[in-house]
Amino acid sequence: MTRGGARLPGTPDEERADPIVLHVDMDCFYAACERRREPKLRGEPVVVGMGYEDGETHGAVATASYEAREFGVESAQAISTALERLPRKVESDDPDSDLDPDEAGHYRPVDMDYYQSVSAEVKEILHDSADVVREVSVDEAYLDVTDRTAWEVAEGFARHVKNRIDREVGVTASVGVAPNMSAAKIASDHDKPDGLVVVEPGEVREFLAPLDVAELHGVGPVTARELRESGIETAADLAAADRADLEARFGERGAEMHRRARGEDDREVTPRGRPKSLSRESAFTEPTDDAEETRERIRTLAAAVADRARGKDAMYRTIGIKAVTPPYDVNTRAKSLPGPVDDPGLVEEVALDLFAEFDDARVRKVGVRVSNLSFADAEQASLGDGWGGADLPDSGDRGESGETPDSPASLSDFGDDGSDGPGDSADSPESSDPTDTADPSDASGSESDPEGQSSLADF
Ligand code: TTP
Ligand code: MG
Repeated sequence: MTRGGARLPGTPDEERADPIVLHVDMDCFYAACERRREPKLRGEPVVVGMGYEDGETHGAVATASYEAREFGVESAQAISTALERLPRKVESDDPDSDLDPDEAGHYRPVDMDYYQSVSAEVKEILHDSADVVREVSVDEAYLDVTDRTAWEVAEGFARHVKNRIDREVGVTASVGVAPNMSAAKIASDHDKPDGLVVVEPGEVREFLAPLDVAELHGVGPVTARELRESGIETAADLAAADRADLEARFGERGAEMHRRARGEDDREVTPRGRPKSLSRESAFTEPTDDAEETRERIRTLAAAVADRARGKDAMYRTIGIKAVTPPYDVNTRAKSLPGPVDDPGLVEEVALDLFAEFDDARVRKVGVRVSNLSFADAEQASLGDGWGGADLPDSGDRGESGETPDSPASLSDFGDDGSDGPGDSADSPESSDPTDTADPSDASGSESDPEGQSSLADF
C-alpha cells in the first residue's frame, strides 16, 4: 500500500476523519499455543480438536496449523475427515521409530484454560498499545490507535505491536491497519499467517475491489451465492451495483453490504462490556436444613441462570454454587468443564452435585452461577451450537472434568447483589424470585462479535 499521509500533525479535530484501526488476529491460535509449550511441534502439522483418541468416534477440528491446512485439514471439520487427510503421528519416545510417515500430523486436545491464559498475555500487550481495545474473541481484537500514532508511521507502530506479541508471548499475530473496522479485519486476514497489511485512507475501496464478495463483512456463503448468480462476484462488482436494487433484494442488509464493499464503515471501536459471570440466588425466610427444599430451589436457580445465559448468547465453562450457612458463612464451589457449553440440564446436574456437600447443612441462602463465559451472536448460534460446545462429549461423559473448588470467596466474588451481608438478612424477604446478578466485565472473556465477523462463514 502506498503512503497517503492523510492527516497532518496539528490538523484540527473536525478534520480528523480517519481513525487508525488495528485488527489483530492470532495465527492458528490454539495450535500456536500448543507449540509454545511444546516447541518440537514448530514447523510441524498440528491439529487441535476432540475425538481423535482411539475408541472415540466423533469430534471436530478446532484449528489446524498452516502445515496441516496444506493437507486439507480445517476448522470445524469432522475429525474423521481430518484423520483421513492427515493421519495421526505415532508419538514415540524412540528416536529410531520410523513408524511415522512424513504425511502425519500431531493431534492435541483442546485446552481452553491454557489458551485463555496465553490470550490474556496477548491482551495485556494490546491494552498497553491502545486506549481503546475491543476484544472480540480469545484470539481477536480491534484497537483504535488514532491518538497513539499517525498514518505516516502506522506500519511501524503495528509492526511493533506484532513483534511484542511474538517476542513476549511466543505466538504470532496477523495485523491489519485501516481507517475502519471492517477493512482492518479484512486486511489482517489478507496475508496470513504472520501478516501485516496497511490500507491507508483513500485506498480502502481499491484494496477491497478485487476481493471475492464472500470475504466481505456480512456476506455469508448463501448471500455470496445469490450475488454470484446475478453476476456480482467481487467487491468492485458489489460497490458498482445499484443500492436500491440490493435493498430490494436483501433489505437493510443489502444497503449495508453495498457500503462495506465501498469501504464505508463508520462504526467506532468501542470496548465491550460483557459480564464475566451470571448468577442467581435466593434467600430462605429462615435457615433451612430441608435438603429437598434447597434442592428444589437450586433447580429453579439453575434453570433461571441457564435461561439468562441463553438469552445473552453466552456459553459457560464453569458452573458454581453458593451456600450461605449460619451465621453468614459464604461457601462457594465450582466445577470447570473441558469447553464452553449451553446446556441447562448440565447446569442443574452440576449444581446439585456440588450442592450435595451441603445436603445436611442448614442454609440461609443458595445461589447458582455460570462463569468463564464466551459469547456467540444469534446467527452463529443458529448455525450450530457455537464452536466451543459442539466438540464436547455428551454430558454424561464429562467425568474427566477437573473439579475446582473456589477459594473461600468474598461476597462480590459471586457476583453478589450485596444484600446478604451480615445484618441485612433479617430483612431479606424470602424471594422465590431469585435475585438476578451479573458481574460487570473487564472484557477479558472470550467473545464473538457479530459486528466484527467478516462473514457468517467464519464460524
Ligand atoms: P480463528 O482466528 O478463526 O482461527 P485460527 O486462529 O486458528 O487461524 P487463523 O490463522 O486463520 O486465524 O479462530 C481462533 C480459534 O478459535 C482457533 O484457534 C480455534 C477456535 N475455533 C474453533 O474452535 N472452531 C472453529 O470452527 C473456529 C473457526 C475456530
Ligand atoms: Mg486467528
